[in-house]
Amino acid sequence: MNSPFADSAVNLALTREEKVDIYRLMVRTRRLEQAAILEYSAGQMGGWLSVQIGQESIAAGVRSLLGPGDHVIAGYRAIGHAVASGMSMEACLAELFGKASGCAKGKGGMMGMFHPAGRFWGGYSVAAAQTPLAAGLAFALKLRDEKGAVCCFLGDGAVNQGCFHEALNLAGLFDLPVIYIIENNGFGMWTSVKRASAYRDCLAKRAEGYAIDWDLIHGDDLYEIRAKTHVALQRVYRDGRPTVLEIATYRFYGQSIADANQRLYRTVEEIEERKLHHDPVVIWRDQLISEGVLDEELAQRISDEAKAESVAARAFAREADAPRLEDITRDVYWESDHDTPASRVGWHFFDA
Ligand SMILES: Cc1ncc(C[n+]2csc(CCOP(=O)(O)OP(=O)(O)O)c2C)c(N)n1
Repeated sequence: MNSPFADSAVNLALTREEKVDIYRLMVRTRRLEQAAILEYSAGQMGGWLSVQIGQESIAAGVRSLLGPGDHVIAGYRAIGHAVASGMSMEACLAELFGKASGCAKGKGGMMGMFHPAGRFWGGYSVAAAQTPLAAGLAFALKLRDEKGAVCCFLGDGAVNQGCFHEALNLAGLFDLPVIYIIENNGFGMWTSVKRASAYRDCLAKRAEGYAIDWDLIHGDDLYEIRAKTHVALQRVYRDGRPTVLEIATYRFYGQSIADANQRLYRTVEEIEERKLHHDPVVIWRDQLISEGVLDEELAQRISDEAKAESVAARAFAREADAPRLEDITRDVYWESDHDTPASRVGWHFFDA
């Protein structure tokens, strides 16, 4: 790919090792999600499994720019963001298996991705629920006068939820240090974005209604993701202003792995074309090979290591202990864990 953004300062500053690290992260995410699909199909997991395969450039590209003061929060399609935040494959797969050693002690499954050590504040199952939480995180940064940005990922289907617009209003009004990143993969649950959203040209343009800057990005081009997210990050750090970014991408699988309709609301030809010509892992590999940063041997080694890591994580998750029955009400509400009067009567939020 001949990226017009390869020569932007933030990309020229990338070292060879950093470029390879981005590739390694994408390959590890791909391997982990492929392992999860195998286990899900073998009946090892309950509930839902939704993967980011086809969208890996986004989590990897954005994370490569973030510093120790920056934070990430996402929707339910969050495995890539979890791995990018430094979550181990073991903790991730064990969570998907519902095991006690999972990142949320087996109580959240796919919708319980959470890694505070990597400042990843969760993947949320309710569409757009993460967007006001992101505004709250950003408000906290502002109140504490801490330098940092909150990157909030959401899907194209989530943009029509009312709370997203409330969050945008507050972000625009209060100058919140937040970047909303719409991963526009073309589809909500089973409906194309064109049939679900009243819009002209794009989704991000709605930001204008809240006096927020916005931009569009091609998800195939990792250099473009980095260059334009960098501009948004500078806007946060320098001006304390939010941004909405919309990244065009595609999910190779259905809304979830159990989505039997995914070849009804889109054609097999469309899916195949995307896999063949728009696979972000292959595009970045070819880019690095053309730059002489990567060769076939190193690419193979990275792939083999990621596969071995995922195989070990599968064994770990299979053999891990299930949560104990007596822990079922723990870690649900702070009150329950601390035996408060509210927990004893069962009213957590309201007076009688
Ligand atoms: C408030 C709410 N309504 C409905 C659902 C059911 N639901 C689960 S995923 C989904 C589609 C989300 O689409 P999008 O935001 O584009 O994310 P993507 O699947 O493309 O990653 C819907 C409607 C939900 N989780 N939350």
